Amino acid sequence: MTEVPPSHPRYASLLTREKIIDGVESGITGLNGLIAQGRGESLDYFIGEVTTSPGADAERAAAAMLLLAKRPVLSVNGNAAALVPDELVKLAQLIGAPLEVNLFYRTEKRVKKIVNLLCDLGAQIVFGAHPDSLVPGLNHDRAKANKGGIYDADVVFVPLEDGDRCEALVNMGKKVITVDLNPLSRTAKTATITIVDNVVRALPNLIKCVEDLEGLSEEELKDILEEYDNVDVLRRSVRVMISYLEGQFSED
Ligand code: PTJ
Repeated sequence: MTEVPPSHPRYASLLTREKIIDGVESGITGLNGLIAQGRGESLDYFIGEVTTSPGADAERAAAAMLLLAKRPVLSVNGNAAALVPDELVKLAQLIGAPLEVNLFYRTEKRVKKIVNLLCDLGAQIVFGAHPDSLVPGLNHDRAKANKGGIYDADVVFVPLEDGDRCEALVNMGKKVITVDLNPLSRTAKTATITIVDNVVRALPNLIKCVEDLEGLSEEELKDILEEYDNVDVLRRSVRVMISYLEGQFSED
């Protein structure tokens, strides 16, 4: 990895970029992952590279949903595996969920590398290397799923997702939580909960929220979800972007 000095004003962003490059070089992240990261970076500028208030609301609601879930599953792609592998394993342990490697640009070699990485970090159950079922309505590799994993899950956490699978999972009756810096993407609009935040901030925040909320009763967790409105969160996220950008040219 290239040495990035912590004093650099864009240290966090440059470090994230290095992690993705490292992911590509070690065969965990696909080449397309670089493009996805570039899209993400540009949108992260628009929110000042910090967790916004709507982002934090979505993270809290996502934690409540994961704690209430009967069969939650965390889906992992090549970008998430490069950027937040430790956090994904920790979150899985906290909520007692399996992980499942699911790739858009699937190669068996890359699936195996990601499964091994997650297992080396202490993950208990990692599906994905031997899919035994298909998500209906998809004609690409992301349809591949596992019974006991994504196929049977009631809540699926799918950071940096493509719109097709999100819609197909919702059509199966599942609740879908996504992390996507683009509040206008098809995934963002289709998911049950959309966290408009960088995945490198969203995962630690989500872990903190789960730790904070795990003592609450089922009723209290349900109340959090009842108050949550995903369309409102998306609208607020767009407004945050507009006012952040307008603020760049203010006189004071
Ligand atoms: O590993 P694979 O083969 O499954 O491929 C994974 C990628 C991410 C390459 C694939 O799913 C893909 O092409 O995704 P997209 O559609 O380019 O990106 C999905 C969304 O994630 C886009 O709206 C991006 O803006 C957003 N995004 C990218 N990086 C981040 C992000 N959102 C949050 N945090 C990021 N770091």
